Amino acid sequence: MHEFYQNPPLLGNQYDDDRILKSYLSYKLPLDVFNEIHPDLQQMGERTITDIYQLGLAAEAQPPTHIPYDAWGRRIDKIEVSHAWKSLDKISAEEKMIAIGYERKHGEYSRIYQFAKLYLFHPSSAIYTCPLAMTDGAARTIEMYGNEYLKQNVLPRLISSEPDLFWTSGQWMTEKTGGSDVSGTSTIAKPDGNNFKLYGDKWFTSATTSQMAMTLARIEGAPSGSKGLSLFYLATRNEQGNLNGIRINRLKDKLGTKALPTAEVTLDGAMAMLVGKHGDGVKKISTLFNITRIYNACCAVGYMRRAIALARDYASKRHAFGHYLSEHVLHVETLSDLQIEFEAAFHVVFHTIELLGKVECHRATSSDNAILRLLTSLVKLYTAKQAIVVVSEAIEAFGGAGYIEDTHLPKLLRDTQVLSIWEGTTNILCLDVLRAIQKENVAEPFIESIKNRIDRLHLNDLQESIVIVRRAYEVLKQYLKQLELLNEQEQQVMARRLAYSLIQTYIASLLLEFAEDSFEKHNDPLPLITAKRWSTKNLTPLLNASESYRNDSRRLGLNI
Ligand code: MFK
Repeated sequence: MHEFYQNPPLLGNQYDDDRILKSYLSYKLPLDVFNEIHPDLQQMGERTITDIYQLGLAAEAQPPTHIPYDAWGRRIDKIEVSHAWKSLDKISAEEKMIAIGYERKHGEYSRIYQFAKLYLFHPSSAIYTCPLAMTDGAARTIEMYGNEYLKQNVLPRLISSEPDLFWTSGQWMTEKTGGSDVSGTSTIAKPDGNNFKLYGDKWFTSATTSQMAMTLARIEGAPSGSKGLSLFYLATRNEQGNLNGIRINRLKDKLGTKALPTAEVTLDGAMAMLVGKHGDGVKKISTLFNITRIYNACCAVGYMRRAIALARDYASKRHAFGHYLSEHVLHVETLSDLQIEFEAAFHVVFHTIELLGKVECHRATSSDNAILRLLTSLVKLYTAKQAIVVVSEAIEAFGGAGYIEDTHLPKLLRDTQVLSIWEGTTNILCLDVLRAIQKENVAEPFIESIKNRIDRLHLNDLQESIVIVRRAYEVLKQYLKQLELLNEQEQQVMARRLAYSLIQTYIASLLLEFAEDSFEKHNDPLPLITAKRWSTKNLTPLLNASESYRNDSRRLGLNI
């Protein structure tokens, strides 16, 4: 009897197959820019299913190891990484994964090009995108606030396309006393000539093999709290190649991101250079983490796309109950829900990237700046959660196979789970949204841009959705107006709902705008479907919950 073997899911060229990416690029980019970058993205789309894909798997199969001592008992603290991980570093330089964003050859569109490449690269890269994110953030911080030494000697390495020159950077913010609450940082900086020596423990340092790090410390005598913290640059090794007053205590045993070396380190007199002024460290490092937060969101979208691509291909190969999965209506309905989540996330993330490019190239209005400030936190918090839901559902589409390691599907879910945790958890980011609204006057330009966008639309087919989004805008406006009247607890308890309401409504306006353009220019009906379906969602969930509702939440949440 003929034995049955299930055909596995296969990936095609990840650029050629990506309707959403290609339609977005041709919507946003001038034709000459699109034509110029298209071949490069196409070759990245091919590499992510061939050599880069294989390197990602190999790096995952050989996680880093920590070698504290040499054979003769000398402390060496070596972190050994796989050949594949090193190759991913080399490829990142050669492919200009950072350089594109800083050469700015395509002006304000350079970031869109760079992040499109990142989005393709990420799901195959064993999260080499983590060091890249921090490197990009460090480059931007030095570009904005670095002294001449850093601009001349360090920045060119971070943005280099020469593998021998290219450096990556760590971002050492987390200590035992405070992951989210960075104000508890206890690392001390003691003046030493023009520089400082750092003493303290860093509890999570990702990409610890990087050649440099940006970190926070309290200069001796500085006040407690976050206003007493300063930002420092340090090279992880000195000119002799020895660790710069750094001890590696151990590698972290993490749920996912297995190829990425993440360590606990002790700084014991690490030479470091002040970046910015005494006491403005949190503010300065926010430039760095605002970049890594956008990376986080872009990578979330990359994972959603990968999971859906696999599930969709599998649906055409798996036969059950007399039909292919692609012929079972409920299965197809589930896939289409995932696709809507992905498209929504894609559009808001690339819109954020577009704003980042405008700001960096001095093409942004004050309103663009305000919207970028708010969207950076919103896209990070929202897309991370969406990605976990989408990837989880997508691996379920494989039944038991989705739970088996050598299909490489479980890894997708493990790695996606980190996106809502690092770079600020969901609730921390919701509180940041609240802070930005209260202190930085960003809410009005944000919601008015929603209104302006939908006011410009005229397609008959979209009228019903436009009415819904206009109603959501009114709910937001009303809530924001009464925000000042609420006490701190009342504001905080609703912060996640507020964040979700803001971003879901913003997304609705982007999808409607894109749908109208696609229909009018290309007679494409698919974006209309996505936009209309998205607007039937509850865009502003329970923003006006009553006092008794909040009391009930307290009883339920704490099991009183
Ligand atoms: C695949 C992608 C890979 C990504 C790479 C991941 C690698 C993993 C590395 C890490 O995980 S590093 C750890 C990441 N840790 C965090 O993200 C910390 C989370 N905590 C926060 O975000 C807190 O909100 C924060 C520490 C920023 C604020 O804490 P505080 O002590 O309450 O400070 P405060 O007084 O609120 O803010 C200080 C200043 O910074 C204020 O300005 P002013 O001095 O003018 O008042 C804030 O407005 C400003 N600020 C804070 N967040 C900002 C910001 N400015 C701009 N943008 C922001 N997001």
